[in-house]
Amino acid sequence: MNSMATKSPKSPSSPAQPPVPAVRPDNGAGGDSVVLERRPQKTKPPQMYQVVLLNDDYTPMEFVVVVIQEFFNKDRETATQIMLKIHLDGKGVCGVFSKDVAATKVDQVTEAARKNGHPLQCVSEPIE
Ligand code: TYC
Repeated sequence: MNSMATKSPKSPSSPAQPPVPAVRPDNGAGGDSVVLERRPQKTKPPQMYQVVLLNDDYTPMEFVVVVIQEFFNKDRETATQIMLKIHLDGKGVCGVFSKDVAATKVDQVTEAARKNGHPLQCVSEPIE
């Protein structure tokens, strides 16, 4: 049985509901007036995810700086600041993305670290 066919479609990206025409009583100024009332917006913005790098004792600082530059599109100065923050605080945010993009960043960083023999850890976390 195909359960998909019986489910009502869920469309978070559907357009906003059109305004509702509301007929107002005669205001005495001659002629009816029609006011378009706005319906409250139903769609919520998508949940966003921050991608976080974790500190460890073995991954070289230079490797972390290059990872932040390459995968998070930061210039060298910004990447160095983020790396030092991670080194000092234990973790640091490298960027905020949709769920799929965040998961891809985690996979890319984890694979680059593994290929180079470093234990660097990268995770994503929902924000707000
Ligand atoms: N603590 C590491 C060192 O001293 C550097 C480092 C920084 C490692 C950030 C991981 O996410 C990290 N070599």
